[in-house]
Amino acid sequence: MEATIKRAAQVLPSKRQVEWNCMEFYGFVHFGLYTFGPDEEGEMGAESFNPVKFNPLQWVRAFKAAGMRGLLLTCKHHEGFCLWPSAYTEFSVKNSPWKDGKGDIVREVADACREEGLKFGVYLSPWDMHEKTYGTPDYDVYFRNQLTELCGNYGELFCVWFDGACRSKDKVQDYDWESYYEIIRRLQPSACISICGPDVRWIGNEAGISREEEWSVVPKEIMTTERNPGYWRAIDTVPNSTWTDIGSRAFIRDYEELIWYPAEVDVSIRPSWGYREGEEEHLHSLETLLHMYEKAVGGNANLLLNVPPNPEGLFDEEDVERLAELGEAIRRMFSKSCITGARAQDSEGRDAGALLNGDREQYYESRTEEPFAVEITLDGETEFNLVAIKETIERGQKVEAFSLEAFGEGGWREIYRASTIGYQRICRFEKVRTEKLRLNILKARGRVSLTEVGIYLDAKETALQMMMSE
Ligand code: FUL
Repeated sequence: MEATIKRAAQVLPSKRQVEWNCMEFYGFVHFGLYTFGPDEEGEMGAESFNPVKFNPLQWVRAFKAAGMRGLLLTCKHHEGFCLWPSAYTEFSVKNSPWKDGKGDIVREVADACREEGLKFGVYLSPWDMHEKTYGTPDYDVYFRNQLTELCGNYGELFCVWFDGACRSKDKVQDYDWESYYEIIRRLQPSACISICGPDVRWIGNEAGISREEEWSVVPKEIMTTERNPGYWRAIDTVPNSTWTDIGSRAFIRDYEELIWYPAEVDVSIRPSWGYREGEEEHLHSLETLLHMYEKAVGGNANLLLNVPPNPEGLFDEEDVERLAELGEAIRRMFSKSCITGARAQDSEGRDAGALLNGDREQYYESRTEEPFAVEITLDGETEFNLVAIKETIERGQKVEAFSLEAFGEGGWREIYRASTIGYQRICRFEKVRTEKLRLNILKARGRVSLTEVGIYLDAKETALQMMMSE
């Protein structure tokens, strides 16, 4: 095998990256001055901020109902307004009418997450339209001070999310990224630094679209470009997250240094990120959201779904209902497991039962680098239409091509074929009825380690039809 491919197979995730991947699905909350009116140029004042019914428990419960495992809050967005009483600016909740300037949105959201068992993360926009020092080295000091407040005062964070956006033309900030990372690593060692950071990369669009072939091992150049705000304006000239292929054999061949840099799909449930009246009529449909979920969480990426609170500080009822429907549909997808009493063996006759026990710590690993198959014998003839496969990413991402076959009267018949697996691949196909399923690993970057094969009968279509006819 070529040297580059051998090297790619040896690139492993950090513990924090594995933990992050296992979160799969979590929520984004865009809340700021722009919630209270259109604020494209960042001209609104702190006096506009007054969410009179603010109740983060409502947000957290709605996210939980959707099956999310965490919440990420825009503590400061591009307009520069801070949702916590920062000691380094007057432009914050402390000068708003909300709770007479004595409140702290970040604190209340962090507490609500903890109370309900969700992880909490902070978004801090590097681009700041309000702060006077922006564009000078003093801004680095300001930004580090704010990071220190957020990382030091609100308990454990699962992620710190930067944002690559920058539309300012006159002021250019040369961010001292390494000094930001140092603060996060010191105060929040288990938090992932996402977008413009070393741990998690942007999927490359904001429409909820995932790649068919998604690699977590990519050239280091992708990270360098991601730290260069506004880089997507130069999409054709420098390798970056928006490119269709950034991980295949053919692509990585030209690069020296490879890193583990998994993808996150970020998308809003509505057309805008922040609240805009009337957009409740344009929520993504349940079907679209489910599709995004299946393609992202089932396509080696995590899904970050944004829901904007209204000016009262609550999610609109329409969003709450859609989240509940989504959660119900996701739970239904995995509720009818077909593996009770099943057995698994590889093409050499070795036991592969570890794939069926649902325990991440136990896995099956192929003995050689050759293509191989695992045959699963079910407890009698069984009907199913969904298979979820997970590589043991702790041992790298290796699978480049695989297929699934079902055994029937005419012998083995292919029912699914795809390229990468990674953290997870959700395979959906026409319902089959069989006693035997075969997973063929057709091409891989070395020995393959798999931790799970789940087999399900998903009644999603039926459920959607029922909902529609109600
Ligand atoms: C973009 C920003 O400009 C949007 O407002 C939003 O925060 C999105 C998540 O990232 O780059």
